[in-house]
Amino acid sequence: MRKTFFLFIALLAGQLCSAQIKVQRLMTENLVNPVAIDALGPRFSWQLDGGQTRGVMQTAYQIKVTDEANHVVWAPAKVSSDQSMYVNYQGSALKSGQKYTWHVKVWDNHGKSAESLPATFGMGLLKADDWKAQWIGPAREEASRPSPLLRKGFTVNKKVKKAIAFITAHGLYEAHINGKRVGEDYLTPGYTSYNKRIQYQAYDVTNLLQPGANAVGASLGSGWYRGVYGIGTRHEIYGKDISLLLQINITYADGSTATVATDDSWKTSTGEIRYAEIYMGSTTDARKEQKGWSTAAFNDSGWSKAVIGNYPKDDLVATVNEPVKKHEIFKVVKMFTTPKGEKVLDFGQNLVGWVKFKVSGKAGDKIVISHAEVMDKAGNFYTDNLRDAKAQNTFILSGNGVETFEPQFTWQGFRYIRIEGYPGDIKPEDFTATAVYSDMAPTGSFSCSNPMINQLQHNIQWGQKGNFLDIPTDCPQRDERLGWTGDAQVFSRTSTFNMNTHNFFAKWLKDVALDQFSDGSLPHVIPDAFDNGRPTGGGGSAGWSDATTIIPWNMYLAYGDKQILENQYNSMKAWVGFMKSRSHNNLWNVGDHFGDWLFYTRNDDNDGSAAITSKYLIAQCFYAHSTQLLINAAQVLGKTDDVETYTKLLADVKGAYLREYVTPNGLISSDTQTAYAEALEFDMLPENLREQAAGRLADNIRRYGNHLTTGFLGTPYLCDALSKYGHADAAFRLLLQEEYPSWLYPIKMGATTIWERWDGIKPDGELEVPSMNSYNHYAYGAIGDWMYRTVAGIDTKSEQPGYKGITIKPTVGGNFTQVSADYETPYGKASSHWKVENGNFVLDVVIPANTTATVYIPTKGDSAVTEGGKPVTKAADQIAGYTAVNVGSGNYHFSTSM
Ligand code: RAM
Repeated sequence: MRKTFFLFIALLAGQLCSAQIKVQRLMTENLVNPVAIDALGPRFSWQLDGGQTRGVMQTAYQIKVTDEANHVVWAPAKVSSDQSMYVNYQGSALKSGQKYTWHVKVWDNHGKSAESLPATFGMGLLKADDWKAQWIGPAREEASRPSPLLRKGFTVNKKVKKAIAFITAHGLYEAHINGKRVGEDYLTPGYTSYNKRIQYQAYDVTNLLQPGANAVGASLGSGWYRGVYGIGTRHEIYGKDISLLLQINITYADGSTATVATDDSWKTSTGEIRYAEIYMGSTTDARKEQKGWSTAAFNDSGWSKAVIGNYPKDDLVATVNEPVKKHEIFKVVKMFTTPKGEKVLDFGQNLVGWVKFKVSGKAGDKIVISHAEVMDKAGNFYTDNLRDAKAQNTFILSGNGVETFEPQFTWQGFRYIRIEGYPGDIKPEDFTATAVYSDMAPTGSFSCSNPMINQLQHNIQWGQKGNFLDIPTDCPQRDERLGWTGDAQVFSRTSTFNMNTHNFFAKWLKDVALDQFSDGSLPHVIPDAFDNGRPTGGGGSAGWSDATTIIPWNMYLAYGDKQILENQYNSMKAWVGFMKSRSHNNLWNVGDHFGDWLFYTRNDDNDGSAAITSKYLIAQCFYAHSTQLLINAAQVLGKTDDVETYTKLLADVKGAYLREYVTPNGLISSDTQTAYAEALEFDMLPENLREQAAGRLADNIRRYGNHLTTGFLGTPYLCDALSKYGHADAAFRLLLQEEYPSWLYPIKMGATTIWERWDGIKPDGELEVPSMNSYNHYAYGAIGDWMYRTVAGIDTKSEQPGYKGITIKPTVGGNFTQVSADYETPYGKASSHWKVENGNFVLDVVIPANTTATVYIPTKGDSAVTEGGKPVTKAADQIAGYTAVNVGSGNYHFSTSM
């Protein structure tokens, strides 16, 4: 009796609980409680959690924003709307350096309401005048360029209510207050087109200040600004001198304010960092450490006066993207000696960051740490593929007991290190490797019954972690590490599934627009580290410059953020304008193009296995694709004239393509996988030629023994084109192919990241040419998009972007018995978990609150489908091979016989 009673109470409690809704994950400009933004009309977003209740939709919301004095600055009336993303602030003008608090109350369609906890956002320094700080740097630098230190003592004689430090640098900085590091960000201020704009960071340093004497200091590194960087290892791309701009705005409890800012009263010297370069590595000499240099007690009388730099402040902008932070820490998995006698540690994962270690020895003992991604065929430490990047960190001991070393203002891409000059026995437990990358929230996971595919997913994610370091880079280890536009565009959609790359790309796209040439062409790398303008850097390569259109559109689909399209619209249009201006009779067949970069070739290509796709044919496809995306953007933004103009242009571009490259029967003049995949994905062919093109593509793959032959521009589209046109079986065969070339071949060879080339390590163990052979290049990881969107089947409806409308449409194949994908959409978690079990297909789905979804359950003939054991109501839009069901938010359990 008692037991039953408790069970009853428990059930009731469960029901009461499930009847509640919650409103959570409040974001301002897509950031959680940002310390400083400079958007004058920031956008607020939140998530609803409907608990166990199904079909929860927001029906209304009400926002309230208050300032530091608790005065209401915006409290509009309740709005009847299901909008929970990007609600624009429209209150009274937000003030420089002020902190604001906001709440939201929401109502749902079940008559429930919920109020959020408070969220905050701070405003940055909105005008150049708000910077009281002056740019300062060292008076003179030694030729070897040790890292300058800059410091100043100051007094705090009242109770501090709030202190915000605004900091940036020409070069890189690391700031300290009273001996403690300010924030946990690395490689700040990050990389933007420095000749046009520089981001500053803001930190709440209230707790770092102390009553009485205080000190603030910063060390500087050369970084992207003036270091050795860019192809041909250029240097001083943006300037010769490095400098610091730092300002602490203090508000005391009594309401008075004070500012501590860089000026010529600051002192400068150098310390233990004797040298630091992105590509080259660093030298730290612990004997030169200036102990306590950023504490108040330090005596700086021997230091020189800092020098004021006459640089602008009107190009300073608040940080949009998540800063670079430390993430996973790896222990040594193996220590070994190579045939050459090198002492090597293996961290088990190709990663990007650096190694930290403990050691004790004599003053002047010198340890050199070198970095490598692979061992060569003979098992020796291999660094040839780093080209001119030395990637070496040198540490000189002070001799004072146990010392800990960690490099600064540099990073390396590596799995192995070689240790030279280590005093005594190397103890692996004294070494760790730290992965460092932009601090984007993880969003997705994909796993299935095939362990090799799970390793592929792991490698895709690590390719992303290694190359999303403030900018999207091609590779993280050699003398390159540049924002290659083509690589970024092919991987952009996949990247959204693994991490929240919304602000990461929003920030980078601003530099795309800023560095775009006046004729609309785009430099090959952004920021334009090649030349800051033409002609040596060049640009305008098909599939690379299309980053201008493809990435904004992908971000719009993934995040539903119209502002990205608004901000990028002129840049998109300019790029299409460039292609048009270079075309004759609507055919764009001039210019230099990378083409289907690194497509499959063999040295002994006697049977013509190399599948060469005409560069101009590819260019024409991208011309059409970018024009289509421009039309899409114009439609979203209501630019009807442009929709009309570019729709006409698109028809002409496709017409020219058909005339030039396609026979009346549909044979494409480059009879390659890339040509057919692009033709299908970009809708280059009339309806009546599409099926046969897909057939030709599938045949082509079969002819190559179920191998792909594609490079950077064909690979991302291959499996999608196949599965879309009824050849999912061929797509799965490609995915599961283990022989070279394939996605799984590198995995068989022990890869822990995606390689730049299909054959980075040849079947006989030989390594590809050192001149271009990175083992951490995300481009081919673009298959991740197909795995999430087609195999697991989680996608946004394009007419309801940002997963406001969701599609769950799994594709069964590849002998997988189970696939599970979870994806953190802007509205909350969506899941598709399917398994094939005892002749049944079972699909567990999660749909977040305030969204709706169509779930497609794969069915044979008219097999019955149940949900939670009950027959389902079919949606009107049935498609062959699937039963469609429309659902609201909630958890669903579908089942059907196979
Ligand atoms: C290589 C880069 C990059 C590619 C260009 C064309 O140097 O690594 O991946 O986009 O070439």
